[in-house]
Amino acid sequence: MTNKKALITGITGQDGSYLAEFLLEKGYEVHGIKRRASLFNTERIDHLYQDPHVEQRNLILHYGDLTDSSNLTRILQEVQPDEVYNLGAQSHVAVSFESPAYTADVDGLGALRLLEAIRFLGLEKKTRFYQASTSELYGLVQETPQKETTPFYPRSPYAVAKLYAYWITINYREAYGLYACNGILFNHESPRRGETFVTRKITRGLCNIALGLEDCLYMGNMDALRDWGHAKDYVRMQWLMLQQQQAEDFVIATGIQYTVRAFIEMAAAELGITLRFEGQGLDEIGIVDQVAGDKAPALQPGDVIVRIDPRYFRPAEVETLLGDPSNAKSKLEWEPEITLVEMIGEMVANDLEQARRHALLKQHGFTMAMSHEG
Ligand code: NDP
Ligand code: GDR
Repeated sequence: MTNKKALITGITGQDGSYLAEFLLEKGYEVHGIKRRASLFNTERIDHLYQDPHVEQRNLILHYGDLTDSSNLTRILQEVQPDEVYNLGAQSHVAVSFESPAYTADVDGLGALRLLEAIRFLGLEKKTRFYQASTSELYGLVQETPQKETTPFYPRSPYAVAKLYAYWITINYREAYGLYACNGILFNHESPRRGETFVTRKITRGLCNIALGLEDCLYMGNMDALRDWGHAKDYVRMQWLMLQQQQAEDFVIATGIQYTVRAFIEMAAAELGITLRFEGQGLDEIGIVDQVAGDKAPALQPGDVIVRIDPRYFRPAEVETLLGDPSNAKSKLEWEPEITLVEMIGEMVANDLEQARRHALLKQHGFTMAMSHEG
């Protein structure tokens, strides 16, 4: 057990929620920054919630925003954290093409604001800093598999903003001696993944279709290749990176890649649905030609369930990503523990449960909004 304090930006997100759980189990006092929203936005951490009227709390939330320097400085001054995990971001690549300046502000300058607050408060020797860097930095890949030394070629406003954050983290390490490091994390997913990222969109969409709540899954580029791991494995690594003698940047990945299409097929297999994909490219249509298994109600052969929609193609695509995690394996003794098949099983089970609830509500006359965003 430890008496350390950690501050997490993005605590209400996928990784933030798993990291908060992980640190609380280790005995940390965990502080998190949440944004003010017009509705409750703490669903992923509600199970960790502690009544603010209780004296001895080990999870404390602060209102804040990565665009607000004075707010970040005040929170850092109040908390005096041993470790800062900068996970907050506008993290959707496609959305970054629509909101490039906002994405640059939050994802790029947000990191600078935190680093500068640490320096301004004289916390350089006390506070260790983790930056959530990304495989999107490799973009148009220059080498396969990608490792720590592979040159970057960002392909979206999101990736360009993250490139700034990557380098400013290294700059503060070199200029001011801060313990600051980048985790270059490849895609990682879970049942808590946002509904507009491709894996969750697929598991949720197929479960809804299986229960008759929707009749079609609209997809973008199904040929994209990704190296998918489980968020739970990856947050353990974020912590490990701040426990070393010296700050260093690491690639975190599984070293295995699949197409988006293969992911759809694996999720369909988990549900007991067999798909047939017809055509290539934009006019591609997937047709269910066989239904098997007892996990979900039968679909009618011939039901169209996967259809290409051009709106989900990006102005510039990252076609292939494959990480080489050997440095993390040898230096930090880190290995991913959850396989892709296990993760898909967990995601499908979760989304099937949610779909069943929605189906029950629908049966009793309540309407459910079925978003096709993402
Ligand atoms: P999510 O999108 O699930 O979570 C993002 C978090 O950032 C949410 O808590 C969100 O708050 C918060 N946030 C957004 N904008 C702001 C802002 N202006 N100020 C403060 N907080 C803000 O992302 P993940 O958990 O998946 O990812 C965590 C980090 O890791 C991100 O930085 C992402 O870019 C990076 N990353 C993720 C990878 C992945 O595969 N998941 C891979 C590599 C890097 P709210 O809940 O209110 O929206
Ligand atoms: P990515 O994740 O862009 O890699 O960024 P996402 O799941 O959004 O896309 C992965 C690939 O799937 C293709 N794709 C679709 N994507 C979405 N969202 N919706 C679709 O309908 C669809 N059809 C095909 C995409 O074009 C892409 O090639 C994620 C985020 O978590 C980032 O924050 C993080 O930095 C990187 O992973 C590593």
